[in-house]
Amino acid sequence: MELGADAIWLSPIYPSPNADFGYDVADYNGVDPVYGTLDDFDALVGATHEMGLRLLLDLVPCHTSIEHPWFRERPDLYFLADRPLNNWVAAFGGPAWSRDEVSGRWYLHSFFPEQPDLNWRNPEVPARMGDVIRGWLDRGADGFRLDAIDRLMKDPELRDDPPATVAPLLPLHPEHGVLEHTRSRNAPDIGEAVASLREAAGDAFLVGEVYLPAAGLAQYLPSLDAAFAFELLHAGFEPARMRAAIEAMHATGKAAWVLSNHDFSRLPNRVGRANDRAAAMLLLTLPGPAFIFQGDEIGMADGPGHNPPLDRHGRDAFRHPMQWDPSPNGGFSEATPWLPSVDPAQRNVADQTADRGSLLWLYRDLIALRRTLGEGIAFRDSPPGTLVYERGEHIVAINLGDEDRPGPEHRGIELATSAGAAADPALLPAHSGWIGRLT
Ligand code: TEU
Repeated sequence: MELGADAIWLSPIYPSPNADFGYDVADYNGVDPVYGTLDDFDALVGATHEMGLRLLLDLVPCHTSIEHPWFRERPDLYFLADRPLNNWVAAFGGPAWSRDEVSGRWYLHSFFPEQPDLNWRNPEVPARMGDVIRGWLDRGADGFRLDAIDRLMKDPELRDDPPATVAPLLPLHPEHGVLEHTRSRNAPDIGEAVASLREAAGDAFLVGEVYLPAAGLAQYLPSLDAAFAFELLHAGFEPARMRAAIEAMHATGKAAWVLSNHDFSRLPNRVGRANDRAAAMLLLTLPGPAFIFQGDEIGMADGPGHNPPLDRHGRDAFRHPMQWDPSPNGGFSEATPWLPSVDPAQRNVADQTADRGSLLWLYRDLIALRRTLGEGIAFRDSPPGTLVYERGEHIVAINLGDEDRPGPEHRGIELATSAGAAADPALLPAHSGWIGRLT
């Protein structure tokens, strides 16, 4: 709450055997006992609302856990066959068809074999997912992050994916990337599946995780409030690509800005420690909702992960727990977390709260200031390594490069990434940024 956020997004909290850390759901209506009970959830909703925050859940509609009772009781809700029906490759590598040891039949899975895909062309699937949505809204949830919805509808005839002829637009697992996913994802009528989620959700907030560039989002957007801007996340911190990604996503009118999440290396590892403040300024001066991954606001970097790995897709290092205080477990929990704390003595919320010049305070100041920025975004051409854009009566100047550059004219700097960044009003020092007034 001190951060100034409007809402909290919880990763999946449902009972799960954790083959994919909650993204393999065994019961859509429950809370996994490691987190608590439904009563605890109700208390959390109450406390969240009392603080003026809203609560978003992570809905995983594309697949269940192989341990979900539906998989045994209602195989018609899935894709089962006597043999693999096509050449599709799973997102984390390996074939997308596995043999079920119990029935001896083959089933389709877009992700791990423990995550059989639901068949959204069976009308009972959207009907059941609608019940799930209404159930959580009745309990007080305010909306959902919709997981992997570009996989909801596939080619009705399940035809082969053709070989890829160009590099993927967003990074993919190398085995997955050898095919172009024209049949296994993003079917021409996928908008109908997303519309059914919207119908159940009423006017609750829906943000879509659609792993496509802005140009591919048209079918999804009518039913969503926002979609994550993955093109920006993967723009490599190269200003020209970033500007193009921002402009393309902004043009959709439904951008949810995001620079890091639980699937990718943490910010300091991708943008460089030197740029963590500039990255925060960028994220929080773009028009529309922005998502901050836990720990970014105190500058947490990738940790050591776990040995042996917990996540077979190699994402443990990005998922170490939040560090609230300098104690050995960072004040995260009295239980032993799956992954240890990384460096709570070096960075934690308590210490950074006490330090007015900390990264955490920059996040707070940016969140407060962003509410005063005008509509829209208008880029100006600017020196190499920099991004300069107007937000109504404000101008934002960010230098991601190693060289100091001249900054644009302004009528006073309102917020800078550090005291040094604003020392000379005409200068935009390397790895810094500021927000100035235009009037
Ligand atoms: O990720 C789904 C997804 O398609 C991508 O965003 C993924 O990062 C991409 O394929 C690159 O490899 C979501 C969740 O965020 C992830 O944690 C889950 O493992 C996955 O769905 C399966 O539910």
